[in-house]
Amino acid sequence: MKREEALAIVRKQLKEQRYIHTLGVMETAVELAALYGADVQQAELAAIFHDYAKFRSKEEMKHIIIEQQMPQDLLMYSPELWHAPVGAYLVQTEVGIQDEHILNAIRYHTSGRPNMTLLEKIVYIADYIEPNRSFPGVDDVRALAREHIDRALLRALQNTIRFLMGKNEPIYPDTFHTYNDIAKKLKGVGNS
Ligand code: DGI
Ligand code: FE
Ligand code: FE
Repeated sequence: MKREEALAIVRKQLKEQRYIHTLGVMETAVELAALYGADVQQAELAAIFHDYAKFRSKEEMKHIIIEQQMPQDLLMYSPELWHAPVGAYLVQTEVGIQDEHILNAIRYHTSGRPNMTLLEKIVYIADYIEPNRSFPGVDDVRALAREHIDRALLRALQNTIRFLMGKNEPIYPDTFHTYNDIAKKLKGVGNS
């Protein structure tokens, strides 16, 4: 699918600010894909569709999570997490994207998961650092992202976990699992 066609499809699903965010994620994901030698077209499409389900109702998302036998523990955590796996499903069924690499990058863009692919990391980080984002620490992750993607990912996960804990929010286990996976790999735990 071509960029313009994909953008026209996603634009109808999103409010203006979210569409602008999506353009930022697209631009950043393309840049990171070129930098790290990932497939630029996959990165572009995954970024364009990453927030496809952002404005679906909680009821619809909950129904899909149950009906499609997605991990049911999602329902015990913030609905903010739901648009990622539900988005992957809707992008497959409504838009017709069948590329599992793209669908997984959408599916795991909010929580991450252990053993993330390069494409999944790129979409996760691009979502976090795209030019319209402004929150404490984002510039550090922007710089790290161009140097060492795993160090950028670790920092983004630390910031997210810290931010959520500061609000007394429950943390979805996969968010911790992703953090632990990257932290261990960076330390070389298990290699000795
Ligand atoms: O959809 P975006 O706003 O572009 O970004 P996102 O898909 O990373 O979603 C961020 C939201 O998800 C934000 O409100 C924090 C929330 N979130 C991310 N990880 C977790 C989480 N919420 C809970 N409760 N637990 C998590 O592990
Ligand atoms: Fe999102
Ligand atoms: Fe996003």
